[in-house]
Amino acid sequence: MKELDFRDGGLLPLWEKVRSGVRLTFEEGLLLFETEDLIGLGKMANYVKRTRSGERVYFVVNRHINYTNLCVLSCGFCDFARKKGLPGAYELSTEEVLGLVEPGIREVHIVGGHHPDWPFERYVEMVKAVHQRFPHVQIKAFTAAEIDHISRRWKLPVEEILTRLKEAGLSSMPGGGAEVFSDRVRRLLFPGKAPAERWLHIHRLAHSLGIPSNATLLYGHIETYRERVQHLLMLRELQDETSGFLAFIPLAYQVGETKLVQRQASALEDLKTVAASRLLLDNFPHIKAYWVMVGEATASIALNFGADDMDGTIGQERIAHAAGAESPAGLARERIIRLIKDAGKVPVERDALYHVIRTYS
Ligand code: V47
Repeated sequence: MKELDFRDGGLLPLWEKVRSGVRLTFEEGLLLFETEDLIGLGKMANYVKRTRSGERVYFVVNRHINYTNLCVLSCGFCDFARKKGLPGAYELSTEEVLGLVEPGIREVHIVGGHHPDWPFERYVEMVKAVHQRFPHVQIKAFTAAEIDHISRRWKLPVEEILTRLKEAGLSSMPGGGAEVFSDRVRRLLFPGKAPAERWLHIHRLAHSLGIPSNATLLYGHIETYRERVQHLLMLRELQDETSGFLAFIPLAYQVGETKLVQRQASALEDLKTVAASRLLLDNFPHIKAYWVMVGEATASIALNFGADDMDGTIGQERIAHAAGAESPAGLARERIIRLIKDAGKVPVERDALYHVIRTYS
């Protein structure tokens, strides 16, 4: 068995468990966030990443499409949402959505605000139209928060909504809208949004219907380490039950105009969160380094801290950029490949469901 040196001797018992494949507890999860031994933490997470994906790092040629920024909610962290009739508010027609699907794309990631009055049929029509015009493009669409909104707005059972969307061509669901599974934070920042149990219930249902999904955590604002660990363990529990999650994506809060804190979490905090996620989510196949929110440099280092996926080329991201993200709006395939190679890893182009398209060895 591999020996590792730790500056923080408190990590040694955790390392014993990690290398024997024993699950970490809540208290041990807290230690991961509280330790100052970033390198020790990274080595453990990198060990786990390598036992699963070797030197491979996945990416997808994709396009984010944000169909509207109209939203009935006013979440305290969000710079994207607008009210109807106010400057900057927009909604895309199905034709406009179709116009954004470029040739060569494997996955479209379609999400938007909680629109005040689009009927459910409009969402079905959008998915159907993309699927019919671009049958080879996989559609990852609508967060559990959007599904919850549609369900409450139109008094439709979630199961019916997901079944209809799947029939229309939906292949998976993104992980957004989870924010932090904490009643305290929810009350302060997003009181109108689907609570933890509802978010988890919707993903449970999706998995039971054969719709795989992702999960996220919005960190770097007013949440505590305890709340981050609690969030991760709630996801781990659901994954034990369903095995339906494909990837976990830690989302670094972008300060923008909402300014819940003075500045964005440090690169150190980003790397800690990626590493702790890899170590705690022992049943999640993939952890993403989301370059849009942490920047290319930190994302590249995160590939040695437990992340094995770079998400994708994105095209024209709007949510983080409405909040002032400094990353480019999209990356070319060649740039992602170069970034992964520069980190000493092997780029693997995948589709939305992690089928390998090409390995760039
Ligand atoms: O749901 C909103 C978050 C999410 C801010 O599933 C913010 O593959 C940071 O979920 N700062 C959208 N985050 C992004 C998302 C995502 C991204 C990439 C891949 C996948 C996937 C999912 O962004 C929202 C919300 O949680 N968000 N405002 C902000 N100021």
